[in-house]
Amino acid sequence: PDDQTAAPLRRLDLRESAAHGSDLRELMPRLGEDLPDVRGAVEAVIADVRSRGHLALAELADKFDGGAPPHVLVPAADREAALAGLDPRVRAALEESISRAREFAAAMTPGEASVEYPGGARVTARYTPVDRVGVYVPGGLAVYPSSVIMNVVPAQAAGVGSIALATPPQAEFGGLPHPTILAAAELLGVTEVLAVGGAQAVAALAYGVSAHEGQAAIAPVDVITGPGNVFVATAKGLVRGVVGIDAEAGPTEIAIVADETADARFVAADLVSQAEHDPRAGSVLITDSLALADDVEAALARAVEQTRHRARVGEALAGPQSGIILVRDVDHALEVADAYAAEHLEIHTRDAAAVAARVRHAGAVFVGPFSPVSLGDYAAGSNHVLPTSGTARRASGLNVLSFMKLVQVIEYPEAGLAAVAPHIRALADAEDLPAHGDAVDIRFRDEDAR
Ligand code: HSO
Ligand code: ZN
Repeated sequence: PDDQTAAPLRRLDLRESAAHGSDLRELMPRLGEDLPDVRGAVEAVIADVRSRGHLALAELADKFDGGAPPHVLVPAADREAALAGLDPRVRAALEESISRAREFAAAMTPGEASVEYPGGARVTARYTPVDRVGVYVPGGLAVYPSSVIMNVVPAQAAGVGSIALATPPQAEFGGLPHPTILAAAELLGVTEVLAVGGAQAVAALAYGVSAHEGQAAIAPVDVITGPGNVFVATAKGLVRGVVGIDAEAGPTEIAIVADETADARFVAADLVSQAEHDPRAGSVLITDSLALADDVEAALARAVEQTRHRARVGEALAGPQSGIILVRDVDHALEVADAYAAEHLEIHTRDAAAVAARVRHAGAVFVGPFSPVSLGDYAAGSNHVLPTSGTARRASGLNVLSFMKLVQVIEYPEAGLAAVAPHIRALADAEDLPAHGDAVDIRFRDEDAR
């Protein structure tokens, strides 16, 4: 405690540890995720929007956003003006980010899979997009146009025909959403931007809202994605089932697997970069090199001192969700990395590509010293909406498939059905569902026997 700045990260020494599997997972540095319980308040908001529609939206905007917007559906002129006013440097960056993300999303779009069976039979898996998607974009302190791209691009690449973007009206912009958000939407070709925030936005997207006194109707969506505060997250949880929703994103996290060949300054800079998001962000170094651990610590002390958001960063690095994990070797490092299942995992080792190829659980893997997480946050082509809090064990980051589902197509001609008919009869009898068997048999019975 007397040396807080020089040694901000706690150390977890696993070099002698025999922990594997779930025991190892238990040891990982993580925050206990306890969202405050706002369920009652959010249920009331959802019920209000469902019963009173635009009237409720206007009242809730007065209460929570410092005023109701003149138009919930942002007029085209306001979107165009926001894009015209966008800093050209930011515009060029957004355009590059969009074009890389589109290229990757297009390449990821799945084709058909099909199998043939005897008698000319065929079963095909055909992917089809959902009809309509709602993307939520938070307002307030953190304005992330990059997240607009990350949510909209895969939906568009999936072929979703209708996308609504909901984001809070801001009193300081005359009830319009933040101009950078409007500009990003305009660049992406999203024409339905709704100045609605919070749980009421989720309710409006999930259930739809009828037109009322000059305010346009909002059609219900099939899927809602996008980050948000505890009210938004709780609302998404409550409407799940009515609509599909993406995974709830916890505080961001980065884990770095590094050996003695790593550049401690790069490692420190990347640990700081994600800690900048949130005092609850997690920054974890996994290394078999004591010398590197010491060097990273020294580099961190300098980096934290110099960085703009040093208070937030310092708090994140000092928290129980951050630390240096000492391991025996690179194999052990990989076992620990899989147990941690990081949202972002960087590999700074000899043969980084070979090491990265062995990772099984991570939202995204960043390979080698020139693939930092910031690259993926803004312009790599990959998506930055990724599973947090260890859910990378079973979940994927946002991608085209998040907006598609599979239609199975069954095409059996007569000979194909005949070949399998006795088995259908047998299983129908075994399940005491004889009409199932009859539906097959009738197709092969003589005309006279009918
Ligand atoms: N690292 C964040 C995404 C982000 N970073 C947005 C900058 N802007 C979660 O993956
Ligand atoms: Zn980030």
